[in-house]
Amino acid sequence: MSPTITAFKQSPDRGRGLARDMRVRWALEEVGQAYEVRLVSFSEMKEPAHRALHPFGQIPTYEEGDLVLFESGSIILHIAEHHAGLLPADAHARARAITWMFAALNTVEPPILELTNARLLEGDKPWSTDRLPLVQDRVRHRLGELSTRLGRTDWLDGAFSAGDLLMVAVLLRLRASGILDEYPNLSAYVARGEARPAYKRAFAAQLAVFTGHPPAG
Ligand code: GTB
Repeated sequence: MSPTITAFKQSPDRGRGLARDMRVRWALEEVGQAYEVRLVSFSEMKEPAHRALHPFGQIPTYEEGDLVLFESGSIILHIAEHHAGLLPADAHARARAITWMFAALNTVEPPILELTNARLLEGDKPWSTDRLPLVQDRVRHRLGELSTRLGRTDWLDGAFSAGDLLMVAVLLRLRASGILDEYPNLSAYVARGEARPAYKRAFAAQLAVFTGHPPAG
């Protein structure tokens, strides 16, 4: 039976692939697992039926038989553990790939989210112009470290893994800021992720929700 995920009925990013259903779709495409999507409105997300799946009233969720999951990282780890293609077989390499999943979510994503909030939610506050450079520099600090570690390699630790999938998904949210362009190896890393056929299929599927046109092919 195919799992069902939830996604925005009206994506605020107009199908740019920035909402977190995108990373789950990408993981499912990488492993070749077909899936269903249930679209939910902002008000439906806060209703008891959806909160039974997601205590915080958000997307994405993941339902597979009796199993219900929320949190994109946990969903992707579940997918990666039950299908080949997103985690290496070697125990140590697998543990390192999972470490990169946590690094993407716990170490790199928070300052990026802070920047998004500073721009979108706090941009009109009188203190915003003083604070924004501080928030931007925290992002640059993390990206500098990540850039140094990635160096000239294609992926973070050997072959593409769920760690790269999450890291690319997290970095993509920075593109509009221009900050990613300051780190050419990270820009190229993100572009490698976006060039993957599984990414393209996932992107087309989430865009189709916004445009109302089914993806070509
Ligand atoms: N930690 C959770 C996870 O990783 O799954 C976070 C889930 C989350 O933040 N979900 C957001 C949500 O449901 C959608 S992805 N928000 C509605 C709410 O909280 O009421 C965040 C998001 C939203 C919009 C854009 N955008 O328009 O660009 C990008 C990302």
